[in-house]
Amino acid sequence: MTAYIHVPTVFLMLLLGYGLLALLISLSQHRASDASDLRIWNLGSWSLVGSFGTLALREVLPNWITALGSTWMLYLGAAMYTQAIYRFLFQRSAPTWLWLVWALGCGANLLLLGLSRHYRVMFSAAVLCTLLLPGLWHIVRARHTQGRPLRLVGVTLAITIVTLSLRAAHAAHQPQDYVDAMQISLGQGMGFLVAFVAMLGAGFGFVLAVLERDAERMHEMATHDGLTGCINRITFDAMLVNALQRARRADEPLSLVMLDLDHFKAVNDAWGHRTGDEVLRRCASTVQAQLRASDVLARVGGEEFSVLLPDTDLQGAAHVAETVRMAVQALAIDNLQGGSIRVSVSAGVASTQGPDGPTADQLYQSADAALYAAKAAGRNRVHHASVLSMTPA
Ligand code: GH3
Ligand code: MG
Ligand code: MG
Repeated sequence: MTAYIHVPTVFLMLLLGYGLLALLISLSQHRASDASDLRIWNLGSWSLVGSFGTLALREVLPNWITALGSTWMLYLGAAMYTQAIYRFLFQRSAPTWLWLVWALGCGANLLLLGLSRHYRVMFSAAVLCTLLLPGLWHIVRARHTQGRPLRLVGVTLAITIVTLSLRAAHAAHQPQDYVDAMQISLGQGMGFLVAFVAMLGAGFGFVLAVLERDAERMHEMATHDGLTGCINRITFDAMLVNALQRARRADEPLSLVMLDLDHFKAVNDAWGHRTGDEVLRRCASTVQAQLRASDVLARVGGEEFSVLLPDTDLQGAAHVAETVRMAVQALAIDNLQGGSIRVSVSAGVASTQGPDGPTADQLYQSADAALYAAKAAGRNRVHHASVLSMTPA
């Protein structure tokens, strides 16, 4: 086994691999809103490149510079990886003791400089494990809420920590295997090999985890309204078309409710737009609370919302709309002056049933006309159109 692992070759691959990984992340035009975790991870990778680069220059640099520089940067890389995992999972920094361990580890390595190399191998394994363990621990704890790439990071970290521990035990028993960094021995070979695996698994795993998270965020932003969290108009329109087709095929009823807050401009004028925004948020959550899980609420305009009610006939939809109207009317939103803001909503309901139902546009127009009728009749009320069961001419 020992003879098959050519340490200088593995080392060269390691240096090139980390170098390329760090370079690629640095060059990528990643503009996510919060990519500080990726930046920190990349700094960690550069730190490891620095560590291995220093080791590669050991023929030209003084011995103590190689020994200290490579170890310190190795510690720094591990600490940064843990820091990046904290940022990714909790959007906050790692605890201060992590950096204390890093500083103490660096200081202790200075004192250990005169000792035989295998002592330093054992000590640095202990420091590296201490620096990496918190990241692994939190990934394990968050395994159910995180995607597969981060789990891969966890598995790779676990392999790294186990190998580092075995290597330290091996160094205690076979000091002659650890005389030189480039020595062709099982201990050195395993050390570099695991660092290579860590680069592939943890390095790329973390980058993928960040990209996956940002893709999810972008999808959320593209399909949802940022203020209320409701789905947006484009997504709602697509869902309505789908739901109409499904209802027609299954010969089930389907209803659409259009909601428009009454005199909302007056709320803004009286309390300001910020308060107006808060009122919109509260109204949206109040409406949502009255709906079933299969119903879909969307914000389709400034203070306009639409509700899609699958498998619900006109009577059922009018009942839901009335419940929503009463819930909004009962809503009291605190203002800064200690009073409360009251709002009301008007609703227009349209329904369809049968194989020759209306198109989405026709259903919309029908609900919209009912909404205008509710406004014209004095607001804070529900109006409904007749059931659309035939394709209108
Ligand atoms: P009506 O009863 O006839 O519906 O009267 P209205 O005042 O609600 O209707 P109008 O269409 O005249 O005004 C809508 C108001 O909604 C005006 C606009 O400032 C406000 N609005 C639209 N979008 C937002 C938003 O995102 N935040 C806030 N605060 N206000 C908004
Ligand atoms: Mg309006
Ligand atoms: Mg309005």
